[in-house]
Amino acid sequence: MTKLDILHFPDKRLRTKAVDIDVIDDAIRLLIDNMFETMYDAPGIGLAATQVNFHKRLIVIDISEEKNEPLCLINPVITHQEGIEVMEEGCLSVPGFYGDVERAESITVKALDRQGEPFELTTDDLLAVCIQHEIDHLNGKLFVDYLSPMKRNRIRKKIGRMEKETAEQNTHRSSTL
Ligand code: QAP
Ligand code: CO
Repeated sequence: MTKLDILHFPDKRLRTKAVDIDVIDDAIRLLIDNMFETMYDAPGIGLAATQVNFHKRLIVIDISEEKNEPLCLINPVITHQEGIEVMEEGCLSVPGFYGDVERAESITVKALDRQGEPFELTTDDLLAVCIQHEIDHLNGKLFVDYLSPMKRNRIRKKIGRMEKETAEQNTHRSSTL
């Protein structure tokens, strides 16, 4: 299995709208496995294909403590939502930053599983928030879009500086090998 590279805000590719998957074949199942590996390694509780620069409608989630409840949703669609809830969110594409986001409290989502079988799930709390966060990714939307422009800009600048430092460290390392 392979760990995939995760795109970081403000990378433009995170703004791509993903398209539906029409054939769920072994190549897609391999991508699903690699996305789970990437998410567990991070560690994170959710990852959308958009974040690993694959622009098809596919998300993986595991909110369990033991990391033994993998949930894969292909072509997910929210068919019902109810209530409002504010939760502090983070994102593997926005490392080190967190912010409060208002979303539906409970949702019903229909999707295909890794065998291509349709299923429906009604849920609330963290899982409902996580599914909404990941579906946002498939539409090119990030949790920082819900924050104030000032907070979003501050995050953009700090991540920019961090990535510049990492790039400089890598240059240094390759020249001193
Ligand atoms: C989305 O996020 C989510 O900043 C999944 O340094 C998060 O897995 C939905 C992570 C919260 C609902 C509530 C973030 C890991 C992981 C970081 C994640 C970091 C390391 C985020
Ligand atoms: Co995210």
